Amino acid sequence: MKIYKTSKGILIEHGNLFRITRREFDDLVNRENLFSVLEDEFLNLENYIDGTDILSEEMLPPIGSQEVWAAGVTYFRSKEARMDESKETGGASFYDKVYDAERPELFFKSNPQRVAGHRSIVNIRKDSTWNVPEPELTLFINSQGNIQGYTIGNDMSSRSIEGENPLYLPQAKTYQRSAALGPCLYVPAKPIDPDAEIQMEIFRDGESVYKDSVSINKMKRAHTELADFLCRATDFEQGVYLMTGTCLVPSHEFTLAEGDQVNITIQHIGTLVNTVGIK
Ligand code: DO4
Ligand code: MG
Repeated sequence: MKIYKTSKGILIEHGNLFRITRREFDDLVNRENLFSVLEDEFLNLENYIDGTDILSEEMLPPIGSQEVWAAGVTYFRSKEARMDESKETGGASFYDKVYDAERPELFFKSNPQRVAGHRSIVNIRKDSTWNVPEPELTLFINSQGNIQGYTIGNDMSSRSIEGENPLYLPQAKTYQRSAALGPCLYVPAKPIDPDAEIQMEIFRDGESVYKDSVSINKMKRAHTELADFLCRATDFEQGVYLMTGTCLVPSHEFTLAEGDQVNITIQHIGTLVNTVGIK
């Protein structure tokens, strides 16, 4: 099942049929056995509506009052890229260590107000010279600490600021519209297929300038392991989103430019499309 937040209300999609609910997002999603709860909610709603029509209008990120957190260096490719960008400044060994450590790297990414949705703007920073999108499977974890759903996340990142000094991570990662989520919250009956593919394509002036894909089964850590660490000593009253790290890193010469379009597709969830702006 899928939940979309739109300017016309919250849409629930079940087997290509759509119904609209008047419930608040937090109240709808922060549940145990969310799949069954949604099925009941869907059956109790009255009319079917033309979902495709509403989805072609303004879409909001599928978020209520949840914070967005992120995991880092969960794939070998991310470890390599980070070690490379920080080798001049001596930060490289931190990435090597965290990849193998028991405790994962987890960091605060965004409050809900700063998150961009599908077909909206994500920013690069004016004071950064090297910028990339990071396409990440994103977990929805309820207030009990249990994974209930998934969305697509874009962890926009400044490689020049992070590479200068690992202590600059919050500035490389957290600023206005540095996180995108969408297009929907995907709630399957069972955990997402471990072979699901993440694909990212970047367009500049209509031409494809980057395209690659990877399967989420290449991740070093289990989703439940990341969720457990995140919820160990912190309460999330309405649940929380957790980006699970990137495996797709464009080559060294690549940096985003204003006007680029970033398309991220994750099998079973959909495609998140954003245009790059500058802040
Ligand atoms: O260590 C810095 C951030 C890592 C990250 O965002 C990722 O691996 O996706
Ligand atoms: Mg990331």
